[in-house]
Amino acid sequence: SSRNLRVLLDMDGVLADFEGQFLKRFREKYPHDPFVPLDERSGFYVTKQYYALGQDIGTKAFGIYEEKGFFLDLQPIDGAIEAAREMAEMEGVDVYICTSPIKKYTHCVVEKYQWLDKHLGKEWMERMILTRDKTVINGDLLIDDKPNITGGMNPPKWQHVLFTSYHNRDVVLQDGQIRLDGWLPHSRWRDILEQKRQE
Ligand code: T3P
Repeated sequence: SSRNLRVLLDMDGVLADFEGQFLKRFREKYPHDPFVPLDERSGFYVTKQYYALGQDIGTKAFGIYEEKGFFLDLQPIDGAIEAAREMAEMEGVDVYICTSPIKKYTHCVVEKYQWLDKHLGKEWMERMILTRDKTVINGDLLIDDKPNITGGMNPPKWQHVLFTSYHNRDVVLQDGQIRLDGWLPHSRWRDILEQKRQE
């Protein structure tokens, strides 16, 4: 078709390693407390699983990602930066970053911008969409690790590409969802985009 394909890229769990950073910081700060190893993660919200270990553990978990520097220091997911760059350079493809800030926004909001600037550069500020409701954003594909994305627009315009993360490995795909098992090899995400373009 003649118009560009709009791809929305989620940040945490897709470009930035929220899970790895969370576990690292939790263990550094609370070395004597129980924790959830990455291969035992289940459910999107890390805090929910920590609350199951005890109220105090849950509260400590919450504090980890509300701290200054947490979102800025996230490591890029393997291949993510290269994939984002390559995708943005593709003919007929428009790339946007579509990310939800945590409710305690103080550090998170500005650090999400700083992270994007640090890893992808100033031009990418133009692509940034911050919203707590991704269903109202117009796009052809949303690449996101959260299994069940709901909001005011039902159904959303985009097709959900579920990006594999520790917490969603065993999740059964819903109608219309497709799975992307990481950014490598690049042929995988390129195939998904090409397929969508041909619809
Ligand atoms: P994103 O939309 O970039 O994936 O919930 C607000 C953000 O924090 C959202 O970012 C998801 C991320 N997040 C997790 O990935 N896991 C969690 O357990 C929590 C609480 C938030």
